Amino acid sequence: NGWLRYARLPSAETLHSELPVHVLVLNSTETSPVYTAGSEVAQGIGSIFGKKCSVGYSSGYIPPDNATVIVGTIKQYASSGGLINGIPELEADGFWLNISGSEVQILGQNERGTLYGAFEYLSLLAQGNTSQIAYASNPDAPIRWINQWDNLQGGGTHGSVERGYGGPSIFFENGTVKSNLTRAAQYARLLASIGINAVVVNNVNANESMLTAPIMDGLKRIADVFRPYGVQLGISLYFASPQALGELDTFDPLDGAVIEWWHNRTDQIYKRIPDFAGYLVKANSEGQPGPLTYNRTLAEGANLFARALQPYGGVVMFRAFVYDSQNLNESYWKDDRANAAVQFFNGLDGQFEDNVVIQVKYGPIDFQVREPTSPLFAHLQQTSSAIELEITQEYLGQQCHLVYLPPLWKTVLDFDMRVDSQPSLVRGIVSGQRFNRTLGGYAGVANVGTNQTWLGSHLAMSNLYAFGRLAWNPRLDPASILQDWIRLTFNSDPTVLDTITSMSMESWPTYENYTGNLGIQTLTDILYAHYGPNPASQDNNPWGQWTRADANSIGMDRTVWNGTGFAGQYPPQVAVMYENISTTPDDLLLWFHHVPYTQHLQSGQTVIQHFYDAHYAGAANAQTFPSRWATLKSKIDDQRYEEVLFRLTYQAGHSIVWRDAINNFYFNLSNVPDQAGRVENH
Ligand code: GCW
Repeated sequence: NGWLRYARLPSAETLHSELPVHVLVLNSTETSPVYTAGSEVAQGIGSIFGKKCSVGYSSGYIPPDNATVIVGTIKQYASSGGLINGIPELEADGFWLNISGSEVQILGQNERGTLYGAFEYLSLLAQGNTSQIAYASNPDAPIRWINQWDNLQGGGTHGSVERGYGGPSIFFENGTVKSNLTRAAQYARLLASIGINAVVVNNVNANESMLTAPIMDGLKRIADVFRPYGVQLGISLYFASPQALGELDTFDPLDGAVIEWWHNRTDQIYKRIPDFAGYLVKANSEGQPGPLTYNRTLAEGANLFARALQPYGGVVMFRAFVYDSQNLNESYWKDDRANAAVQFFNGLDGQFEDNVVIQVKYGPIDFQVREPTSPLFAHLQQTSSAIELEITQEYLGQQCHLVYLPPLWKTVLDFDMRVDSQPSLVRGIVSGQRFNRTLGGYAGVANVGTNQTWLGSHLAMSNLYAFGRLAWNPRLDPASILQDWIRLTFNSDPTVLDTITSMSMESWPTYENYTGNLGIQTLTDILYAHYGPNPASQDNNPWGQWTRADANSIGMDRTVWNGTGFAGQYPPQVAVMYENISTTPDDLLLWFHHVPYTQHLQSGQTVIQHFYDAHYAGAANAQTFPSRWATLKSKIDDQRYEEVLFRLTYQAGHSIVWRDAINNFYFNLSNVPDQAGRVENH
């Protein structure tokens, strides 16, 4: 159940008199999120407090009972005679929560909003908070989607999950949709509790058979188990599907037969799933076909799907992760994969249909331990955009290392692009506010699997939880989100709270310290696993993830005056900061500049000495994690205590492997001794 444990509170009995005894649900249709909201509230109160709460349904009359929770939409409430004076205007998916002792109103702008309000109420109760409050809550952005990279097969009888570390797919087996979708429903419940409104269930490296009748029938079954939780279903498309299925001899997006084919398939999906969310498209990237195959623009490709979806209100999430790995060659100083997205989308702003959202990874390369914000966010002003964040820890320890990601995500969400020299925070751009867009938001690559913990590790679930909370409100503080998660997942014991908070908040800087510093990227094995140290693989690879390290110097020169020109893709005030070494922050120095190992940082340290010191500091801190965790023995259940301890002990050891591999590599390459005399002794 993740954070939805609803564990009995120690003080449960003393609070009974302040609690409702009845839940009145204003919609009695079992598949409706309002119905779900009512059942959750009654079940939650029973479980947290051991107090029975009866549930009744009414669509016409609200009896003047005391001690009742009223659960419904604003509209249902008003038409049942409820007074809505004083309730602020809500936005789509928003809710009004009014807790006045044992009398509670949970009213959504729509059915889904009501369910969100119910989960918020339960989150307060489960954390022991029974205070009287009344407030409205609205999401910051309409798109709050999860992407799963699940394959139809490949994981034994189950589908495999690309970059998934929590077991095989909960959706697919033997090349088709699973017959038992219990886990899919539980997943939808978890996601609804953090405000997620859609899930794309299959890998962006998609398969054309998603659009065959048996699979579309299976997708209908997934949509049916999602629906009571207000979660819509979306799918990833294989661009060349009409041809790959042998139905047409082309997939040219401007060909009349191709257009008709996609309209037809889209109609078939909506016949089965009337509330289908839309398509996610990875095109012309890493060997995937796309519009460029026919010399058509990315906009022409995206619009093909957008027009087919328009009659139904569906959305196309079109990925900006477009680059050509065949054409990257490190022997050219100016070759740079980081330039690709802005170059490929150049001139297309304004050419996309209104129901297209460009889905942009947070950085210009690929989910590294630190990247500058993707400059593409500044270029899409007449086009909606969404930020793609990776919850699955591909380059960040694959759930075997504790890395709490929101502090990393916040560096991007709070980054000010200074478009037209005006405040232009990324979170304001993706929410649609900065450029007055009606769509936009958040896509989180989660990749949960059949493992009992969902993500393969108990502590990794804080990232999934926080993703939803931040997509709803990106102004929230990562530490306070984390503490809600700790109280819900474990308990409110101060040692539990302090220990998990401090370890988690230190975890990203710690991981950065022992993997790759100063913006050099995660120095991992780039060729296949993306796991463990392998700095040598970071050069001469076709993926364009390069460090250009040699005997004397290191870093990518991305300046306009002498390098790849990437710094110039930002609006002028930001470009000028990155163009100059003296104004580039230390933590991105090697992303933007190629410098001698002996270059002094703003901190006063040299680059190479910083490498040595940071790797020692990071590994030393990771080695404190097991003993800090050990203070929680008997304060949480044994099973989770032991399972987390096992992972943290592994991490402590692996951090030493990382430290020594990286330090020895750069010592051997540069021959610059470590001032503290540690490295050459190995
Ligand atoms: O980071 C790379 C991953 C691939 C992934 C790709 C993408 C789904 O290593 O596994 O493919 O990005 O985001 O499309």
